[in-house]
Amino acid sequence: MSENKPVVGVIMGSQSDWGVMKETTKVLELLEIACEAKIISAHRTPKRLSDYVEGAEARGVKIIIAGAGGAAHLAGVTAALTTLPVLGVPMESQALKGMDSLLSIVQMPGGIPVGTLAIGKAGAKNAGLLAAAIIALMDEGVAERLSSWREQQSQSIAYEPVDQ
Ligand code: RP5
Repeated sequence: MSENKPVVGVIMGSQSDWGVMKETTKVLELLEIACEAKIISAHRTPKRLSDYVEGAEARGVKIIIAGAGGAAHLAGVTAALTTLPVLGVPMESQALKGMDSLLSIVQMPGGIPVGTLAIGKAGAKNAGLLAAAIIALMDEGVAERLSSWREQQSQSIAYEPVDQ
């Protein structure tokens, strides 16, 4: 994922989440923010989760982004294990179109915050951008790259509509 020490840890509940969570790592890589991606399930690999969080803190990871679907407890349990900022991305589940994932991630008890993004690819992309905005507070290079990314996005939007 990156040769440098990861600043952002991107974790997901299943291999099946990777197609969506790639949107997060794509944007982080574009902004030259070192990141790593791991499959960790709050339910299926609970020990891997606690080991990962402990290790990530020790290695200097600053933000953890967790994507999961269904009974999506990954972000919440991660947040319970660390005071690092945790961002949660709800997967669009087949059964309930991601409403289950969204509510599982967003409805945290007071005291353990998770910053919840939108369901699916938009949320995954925005999780990367939000992590970049947090890191930009302490890193001028990231701040400049994020500003120019936003400027390019604005430039790419046509002013006049065309028939398609
Ligand atoms: C969650 O269950 C994962 O995050 C995934 O979104 C969902 C389905 O997982 P698989 O059955 O595809 O492994 O834990």
